[in-house]
Amino acid sequence: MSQVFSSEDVYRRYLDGLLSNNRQQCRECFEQWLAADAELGTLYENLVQRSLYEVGDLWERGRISVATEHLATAINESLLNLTYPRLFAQARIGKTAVIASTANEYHQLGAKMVADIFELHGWRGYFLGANTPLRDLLDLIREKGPDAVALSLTVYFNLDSLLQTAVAIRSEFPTVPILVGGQAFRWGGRDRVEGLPEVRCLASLSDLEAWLKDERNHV
Ligand code: B12
Repeated sequence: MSQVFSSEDVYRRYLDGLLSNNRQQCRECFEQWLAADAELGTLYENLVQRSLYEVGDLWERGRISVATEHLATAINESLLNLTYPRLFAQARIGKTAVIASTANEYHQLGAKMVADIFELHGWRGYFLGANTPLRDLLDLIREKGPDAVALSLTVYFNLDSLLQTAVAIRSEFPTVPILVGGQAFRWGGRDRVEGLPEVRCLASLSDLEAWLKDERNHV
């Protein structure tokens, strides 16, 4: 008899696995959710993101060690790869995006999810990861000529670095859409990035999916 899927139960067991460094338990939960939920964005937000925000709170309150926080991040990062068969099953649409966390921004999981959402919609995503030096980012944009650039910001003190990056991209590439997002914008900064031409600040993966659908309709 098949069991009824309860996202809350699976989430609780997943978090328990993260906090007890039990990768196998996490993998089972991740696969269970993947099989039950058609929307990848929901899995990313309601399982992975939610668990890491909770891990971050526990770390901030001194309830778990840095080692457990690092392990939880590593487990989450590795399990994201289980979505690959679904990502690459989509037909390619001939568009490309460059996705990065800017200089001094060491958080990269949000940016990785953004890259996956591009792939899910048939784009080719060049994911550069954390702490990407501006000069190297510009070199890659020059080389790949992407149809969009997406930048992720987690800590608010990196806002100036992100703004500097967006200004540099805009001055060399006047028309490429620049999308920015990430939890840092909960502390403000949206108006500053959106003051730049053709720069959009998106609040979530759902907003990104809406933007991608819109783009497709404009082709
Ligand atoms: C893992 C982690 C780290 C790891 C990161 C490793 C890695 N491989 O990424 C390491 C150890 C490097 C780290 C370092 C630090 N961290 Co840290 N970290 C975390 C933790 C626990 C999880 C981060 C994460 O992956 N979250 C899950 C992802 C999926 O969420 P997300 O980034 O928000 O992304 C989602 C959305 O925002 C959106 N999104 C993101 N980008 C974009 C872009 C676009 C275009 C769109 C559309 C959407 C979008 O999509 C994602 C899915 O929904 C968080 C806790 C938390 N609240 O997140 C703390 C946290 C972010 N860290 C924090 C801090 C303070 C630091 C340090 C300053 C600690 C220190 N003293 O050194 C340094 C910062 C160094 C630096 N210069 O960047 C604080 C930030 C507090 C604040 N007010 O800003 C947090 C919140 C912990 C806490 N509760 O205090 N950290």
